[in-house]
Amino acid sequence: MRRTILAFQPLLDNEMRQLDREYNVLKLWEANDPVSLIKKNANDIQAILSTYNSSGVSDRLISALPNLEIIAQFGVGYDNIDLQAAEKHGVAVTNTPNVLTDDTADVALFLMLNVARRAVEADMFVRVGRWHSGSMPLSTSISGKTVGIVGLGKIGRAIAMRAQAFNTRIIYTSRSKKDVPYTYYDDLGKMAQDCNFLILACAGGKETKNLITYNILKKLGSKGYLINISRGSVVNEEDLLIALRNQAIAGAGLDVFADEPNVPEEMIKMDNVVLSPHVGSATIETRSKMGQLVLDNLKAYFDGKPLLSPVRLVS
Ligand code: 8YV
Repeated sequence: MRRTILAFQPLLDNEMRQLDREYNVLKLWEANDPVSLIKKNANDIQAILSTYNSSGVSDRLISALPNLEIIAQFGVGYDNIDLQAAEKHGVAVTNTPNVLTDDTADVALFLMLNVARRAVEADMFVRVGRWHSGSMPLSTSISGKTVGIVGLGKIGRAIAMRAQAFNTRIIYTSRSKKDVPYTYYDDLGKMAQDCNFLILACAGGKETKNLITYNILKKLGSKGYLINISRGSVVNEEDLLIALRNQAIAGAGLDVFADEPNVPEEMIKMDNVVLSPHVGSATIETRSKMGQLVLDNLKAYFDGKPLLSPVRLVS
């Protein structure tokens, strides 16, 4: 008999077909009444396929599924999962690191280039015919600037590599100093002061919640740009709005927000921001690899083999 998996979101077609072949998939996104779907099948559910942009995997949900064994997250970040509860109930957790590193780093660079070189505005300038009546306002050089990266994990390093190719100097802050040729700061405020582009590439969750306050943005300064491809929770969005409104910073390139898909109305109207809808991993190639890694982790787990990308639980 096929095992039952509760899936929050569909995978791409090819991976979804595999999932459907191998499991009895409870498709939460198709359910008229998701709560009763879960209640009705609570005893059968052995696995959850979770994603960041859907409802979280809470202690309450984990506790309601007595035979749950594994949570396979479609994504590298897992701040939507209550890891403590997973550990308490002996539930394994996996994620999809590595396969999305390059695409996510690319988005950091495209936001940086877009906001500094006013690319969105330039496109509109041509489309609406304003070129006929004059030139666009000047933009800001990337070359020769300093890029400060918050979080030098795999994605942070991939961003550093790319940014270096644009002839920038890289500085970083991280939980610990790494063996890299970039200057390490143990003080985020000092780093913000010393960089032109502050790029957030750290994990979300309690540890980094509201790390970026008005005070930090003020240190980044009126010529500095904030780029966020990590989690909206890392930035105090109210503070960011004030900083953008007052031009305490020059601008921001944002792929993630505090309450997705809701973006503050005021931010949408600002011309010193470039916005994208959480697309770090959103390419056909990467989403397919993420789906395959989810499938491979589930298979490894149920075959009694080592997990390919386990998430280390709390203790
Ligand atoms: C999402 C992400 O998982 O990997 C992450 O942590 O935030 C993204 O890749 C993706 O948008 C699916 O929800």
